[in-house]
Amino acid sequence: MRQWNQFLEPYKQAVDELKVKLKGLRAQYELEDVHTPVEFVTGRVKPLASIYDKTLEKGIPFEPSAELAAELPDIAGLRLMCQFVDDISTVVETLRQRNDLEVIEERDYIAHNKPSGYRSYHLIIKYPVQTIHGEQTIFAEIQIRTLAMNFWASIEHSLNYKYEGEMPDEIRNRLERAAEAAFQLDEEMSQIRNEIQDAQQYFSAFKETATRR
Ligand code: 0O2
Repeated sequence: MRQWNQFLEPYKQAVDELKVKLKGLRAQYELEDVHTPVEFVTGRVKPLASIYDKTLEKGIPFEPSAELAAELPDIAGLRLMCQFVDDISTVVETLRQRNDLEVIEERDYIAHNKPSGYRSYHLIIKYPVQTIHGEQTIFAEIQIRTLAMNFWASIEHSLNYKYEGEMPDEIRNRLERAAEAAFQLDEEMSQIRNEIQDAQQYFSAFKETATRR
């Protein structure tokens, strides 16, 4: 267990650091009084049980090793939620420009959703972590999605877990319809984006005046 803890420590550090940095993006946009493309940020280190499942799927040894690190680039995982679909490309571009990480792979499951109905934009990054033995570069996955995409993915993930991948057809069909509804919701919100942003700015200004009283 000690070996696993030592192996996973840099991933924990990376998740903690990246959460602070990505939440910082939101704070900076807010200070400039412009629409923030980042609604909220979450992060996690893949639980050992999930790492074990993935090693079985991929047919690789379940041991802390360079091979495991290369085969599972999402041991450190961050999720960035946006209000609008257009915000996703803004966030992706911002991340591509950063000097503290390197985007090495992009997977666009928005232009090409998965057969399940899953939509999200994935970046695999290289991120340097400072350890007591020097710098260690690790892989991390950043998933960027709208609130609607996130809602669908969370529900689907729980159902998949419940049915251990053997989901009844009826549930599967309903999830496909829900994925379509989530897509429509994103489309509708994009259409009235300006209206929504005006209302949100008005509301923020109102809250600020009210708290000053
Ligand atoms: P968890 O619990 O989120 O960690 P592979 O590279 O072959 O292992 P894949 O699917 O090609 O797997 O990699 P990709 O595209 O990077 O997707 C990996 C992660 O995306 C998953 O991690 C999920 O978080 C999410 N994801 C991908 N497809 C689906 C889907 O159909 N439904 C949901 N809800 N999430 C999905 P894990 O390790 O599977 O799970």
